[in-house]
Amino acid sequence: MPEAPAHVGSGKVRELYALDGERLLLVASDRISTFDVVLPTQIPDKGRVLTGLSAFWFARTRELCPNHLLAIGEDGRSLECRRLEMLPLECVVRGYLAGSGWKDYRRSGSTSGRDLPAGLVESERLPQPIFTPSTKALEGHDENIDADRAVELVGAERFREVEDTSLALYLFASAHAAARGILIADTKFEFGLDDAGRLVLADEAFTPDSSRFWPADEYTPGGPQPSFDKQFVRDYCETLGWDKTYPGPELPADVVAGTRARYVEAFERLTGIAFDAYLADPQAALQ
Ligand code: PZK
Repeated sequence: MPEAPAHVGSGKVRELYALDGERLLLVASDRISTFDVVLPTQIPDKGRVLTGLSAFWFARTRELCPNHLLAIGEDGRSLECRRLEMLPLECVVRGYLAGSGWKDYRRSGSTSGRDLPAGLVESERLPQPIFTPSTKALEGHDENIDADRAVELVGAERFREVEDTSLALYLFASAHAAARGILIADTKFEFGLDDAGRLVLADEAFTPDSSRFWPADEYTPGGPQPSFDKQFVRDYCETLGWDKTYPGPELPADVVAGTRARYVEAFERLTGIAFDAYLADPQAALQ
C-alpha cells in the first residue's frame, strides 16, 4: 500500500499534500471565510467550483505563462501540481480601487508606491491596471510593498517578468469575464520557478477566493460593491450583530443554498460549461 500523502501546508480553506518529490496535491475544501473568519457551515461544492475555475484558467492562459497544473482529481476538488521553488511575493493586479488598495489611496494617494490620479472614488476603475505586490505577513494580512522592496526580494529582471506576466494574465481574464457580466476588480497570483529557472504560475488562478468578482450589472462606483459569491453570507452576518471574531455563526439553509447557487453561476458564466457536466467528469468537461 502506498503511504498517505504527507500534509505540507494549509490555507484558510485549502490543504496541500506532497505526492512525491516532484508533485503536490492542492485540495479545495467547501469551507468559506467571511470577514477573515472561517465559518462552521460549509457550502456544498464550493471546493469543486474553485478547482474547476482554476483548471479552466490554467488551460486558457498556458500561452501567456506556463503553470503548475498536471491533472485534475477525479473528485473535481483537487489539482495535481508540479512542485516549484516559490517566489516570496504575492503578485496582485488591481483594475479597480478596492480593499487595501482603496485604503492606501485614501490615506496617501498611492498604493504600493504607485501614484494614482487625484479624486478617485471607492471601487472606481483605474485608468489602467496596476501591479501592487505584497508579501505574506507572518500574522494577519499581507503587506503591500513598493517596487524597490519587491526587487530586493526577487531581483530586477524577475520583478519585470512577474509584473509583465501578471498584467497580461489580468488583461486576458478580465476581458473574458467582463464579456460575461463579471468584473474582476483585483486578483492575486503566486509564481514559482521550475528546475530550469523558468517562471511558472502556481497556486490558484482567478477564483473568487483569490480575486474580487463583482456583478457588472450592479457596478456603481463611489462605495463598496456587492461580492458576486459571498454577499448573501455577509448580509446575513451583518443582521446578527456578530463581532467578526472566532467563532463565526452557523449559516441557515437558505443562505447556504443561495451562496452555492452564486458559486455555480460564476463557474458557468465564466467557463461556459454546465456545472453538472463538470461534476460528472471534470477532465472531460474542461477539454
Ligand atoms: C506552495 N503554497 C501555498 C496554497 C496551502 C498552501 N506548485 C507549488 N510548489 C511548491 N509549493 C507550492 C506550490 C503551489 N501552489 C503553495 N505553499 C507552497 C498554499 C494552497 C494551500 F495549504
